[in-house]
This record gives sequence, C-alpha cells and structure tokens, in this order.
Amino acid sequence: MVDQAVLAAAADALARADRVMVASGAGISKESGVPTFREAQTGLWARYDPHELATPGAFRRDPDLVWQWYRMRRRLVEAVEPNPGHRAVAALERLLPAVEVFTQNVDGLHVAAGSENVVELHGSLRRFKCSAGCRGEPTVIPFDALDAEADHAPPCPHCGARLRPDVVWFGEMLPPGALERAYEAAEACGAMLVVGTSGVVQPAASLPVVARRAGATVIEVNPVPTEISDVAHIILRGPSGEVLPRLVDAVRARL
Ligand code: BV8
Repeated sequence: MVDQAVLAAAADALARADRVMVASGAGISKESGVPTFREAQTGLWARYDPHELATPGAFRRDPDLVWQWYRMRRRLVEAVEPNPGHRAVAALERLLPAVEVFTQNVDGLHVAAGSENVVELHGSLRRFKCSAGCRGEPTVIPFDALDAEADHAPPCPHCGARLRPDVVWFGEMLPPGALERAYEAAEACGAMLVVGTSGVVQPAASLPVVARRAGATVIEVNPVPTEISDVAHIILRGPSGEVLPRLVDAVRARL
C-alpha cells in the first residue's frame, strides 16, 4: 500500500507543475486484461518472442504469422475496457492546465478512456498501413477498406503490397515528430508521471532521464523496481489501477 505522505508529495508536485507529462507502458493496461510485453504470450503464442515477431524481418519472412499475431492482439484489446488507471490519467488532463500523455502502448486504451492529448510513440494496432508506403509514410488504410479478420495480410488497395499494422517495430524509427514532441515535453514539464513501464525499450526509456536532467519531478508508478526507479524522485510502489485514482483525488484536493 502506498504511504500517504509519499502520495501527498507526488500530488504536490503534479498540482504545482505548469506542465505535466505522463509516460506510460504496458503495465497501465495490465488491469484491463492486456498482457504486458514481457509476460509469457497467451496460449498458442507462448512460443513466440515479441522481440522476434515485432520486426520488419519477421514480417518479410512470414507476413501471415505476424499478421495473425497482431490480429489476435487487436481482438484482445477490442474486447477489453480502459481500467481506473487509464481513467485517472484522463481525469488528470481535465483537472490540470497542461497534461500530455506519451504512451508506448499500441492498444488505444488511453484515448478510449477519454484522454485527448495522446501521442502514440509506437503507433497503434488499430491502424493499418501499406508496407510499401506507396502514398507516403504512413499510407494509412481506413479500417473499413480492408478485411482485418483475414488470415493473410491483405493487399494495399492502391498498390497491392501487403498491409501491416501501423506500429513501430524494433529497428524502425518512431513516427515523424513523435519523438521530438516527447523530448520537448520532457525538457519543459514540471513533473513527469511514469506509469507501468520497465524502462528497457529505447528511445522511450530515455525520457525520464531527460525530464529529471531538465529539472522535472519524476514520479514512478509500478508494483516493482525498474530501470526507471533510480531516476525517479518519488516512487508509488503499487498497481496503477489502484494508485492513480488515489493520486488524482489527492491532486483534486489541492486545487
Ligand atoms: C529505434 C510496438 C533506431 C510494436 C514496440 C541497445 C540500446 C539502445 C537501444 C537499442 C539497443 N538494441 C536495440 C535497440 C533499439 C531498440 C530497443 O530499445 N531494444 C530494446 C529491446 C533494448 N529500439 C528500437 O528498435 C526502436 N527504434 O531505436 O530506432 C533506429 C536508428 C536508425 C535507423 C533505424 C532505427 C523502436 C522500439 C519500438 C518497438 N515497438 N511496440 C508492438 O507492440 O508489437 S516496443 C514494446 O515493448 C512496447 O511498445 C514497449 O515499448 C515495450 C514494452 O515495454 P513496457 O511497455 O515497459 O512493458 P514491459 O512488459 O516491459 O513492462 C511492463 C511494466 O509494467 C513492468 O515494469 C511491470 O512491473 C509493470 N506493471 C505490471 N502490472 C502493473 C504494472 N505497472 C502498473 N500497474 C500494474 N498493474
């Protein structure tokens, strides 16, 4: 259980910050029933390592396997709801003057919970694009223009190349502008709330370091120690679905 004094310190930091940056990872979606990236994949997928499948090479070698893996993950996220942690982040955005959410997650649950200023650093598995970028990068294809339930990666309606999820694979650059916006926010924010990330994947994992170096108060919400813990000024050691609603209540009491 998070100590009340530690929660109060975090709420003070958020309430006095002129800009707040929320940086989230897979852990914030865990209580919605979405497995985190490092947990064993469910059932059939247990034998595949996400670091192997979430790569351009895997898609080149076996596009249908990668397409079906993302189809399984999309079906899973479409069947779940945002949890109190996502909803607390959305409430924070309504309470404070400037809150921006930078998520590594591709599940769309922050937006589903009502957050409006969301940057999806690693894209979204609810969007599809032409793997050849035939009309520029990304050539996003409207969901209703494709057979998302197909067993095979469908053809691009413009050029015939295979479609793929509009996510950032290992070895790929982040969406144009997303990383620049994230670094700008990390440099400028008065407080950064880091929620549910192991802090392993770069360049997202560097953002808390940038924020701390720039003078922000860094707050971590995670049940266990991570690569971020040494960078955080304040550590709220617990599940985000429980901690974040209490934190938002404490912020609300300070306004
Ligand atoms: C790039 C989309 C450059 C796809 C993802 C060595 C050093 C530095 C970098 C590298 C390196 N070797 C390789 C690299 C680059 C690589 C990288 O960082 N690799 C890692 C493995 C070392 N990075 C890249 O490739 C990036 N691109 O660098 O381009 C470049 C330069 C030139 C030319 C071309 C390119 C692109 C990285 C993006 C990859 N795509 N996702 C998809 O989803 O399928 S990454 C994916 O994994 C997620 O998006 C996320 O980023 C990451 C998972 O991390 P987390 O979200 O933190 O989740 P995790 O499971 O690890 O942890 C969950 C946490 O939640 C835990 O701490 C747990 O305790 C906590 N938790 C659990 N329950 C709860 C909870 N917290 C709160 N409440 C709870 N209830």
